[in-house]
Amino acid sequence: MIIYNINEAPFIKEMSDITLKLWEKGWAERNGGNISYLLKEEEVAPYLNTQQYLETIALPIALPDLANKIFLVSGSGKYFRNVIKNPADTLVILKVSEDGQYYHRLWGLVNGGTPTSELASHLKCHDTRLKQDADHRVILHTHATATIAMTFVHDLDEKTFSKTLWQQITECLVVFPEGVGIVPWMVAGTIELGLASAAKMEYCRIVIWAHHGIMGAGCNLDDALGLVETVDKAAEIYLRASAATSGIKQSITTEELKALADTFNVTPRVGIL
Ligand code: 2HA
Ligand code: ZN
Repeated sequence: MIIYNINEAPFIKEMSDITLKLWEKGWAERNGGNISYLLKEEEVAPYLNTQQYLETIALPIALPDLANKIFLVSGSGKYFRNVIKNPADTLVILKVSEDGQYYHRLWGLVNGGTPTSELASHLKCHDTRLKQDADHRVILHTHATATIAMTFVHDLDEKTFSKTLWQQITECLVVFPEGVGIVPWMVAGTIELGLASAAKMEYCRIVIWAHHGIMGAGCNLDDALGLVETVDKAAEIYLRASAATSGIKQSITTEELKALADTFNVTPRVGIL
């Protein structure tokens, strides 16, 4: 098999593009944010020998159901705005070992380093989402500004929070009828945060980390980013409208949200409307 230049691989270009976009949005200050992208063996094979391991490291938690799966992951401490300049320094391709206890590094982090500090959260969330949706491939964590701001001023009950988001823009209920999950503030990079996020991902694709950021799941990078953008747009409208001196005079009603769900054939999470 011909081995092509991996910098030309579509998945590296997609990752470079999205990390730059997140930085341009102001959601990836310094080393903020992290992404993991499940790659198919046949996508990677033209660029890498997937049996050749540069090193083998213990995973923070055992994930036997992810055995042999290959992920493109952002590196810990790396800046999203630098990915496009040097993917091999800022990204890593890893393969989960046969027993799910280790990962093998196949490529990347050429100047040293480790995968994202949120690796436990990412892998546990992949594990959970893949059980809900076989097409799932991306976990994206970013410091979406309006969403974070909203966690300071809105009730953190996730059903109330979801309804408020749905009431800001018509598309919200259609894009995320399952609503959002919310975890309280927790120490970043911990297994506890990973387990709490993954528990929410059993029933939704967005988990808001109070006073920290957002985690979105998707079938591809565009899908995950689109989801996060929709949530953050709603949060932005909520904040602007709440701050207006005239106060909120009207909003989308519960009955209108029900009519919207019927028309678009989506099922809102039970207990919100
Ligand atoms: O990668 O965003 O949550 C830095 C972070 C940790
Ligand atoms: Zn973060």
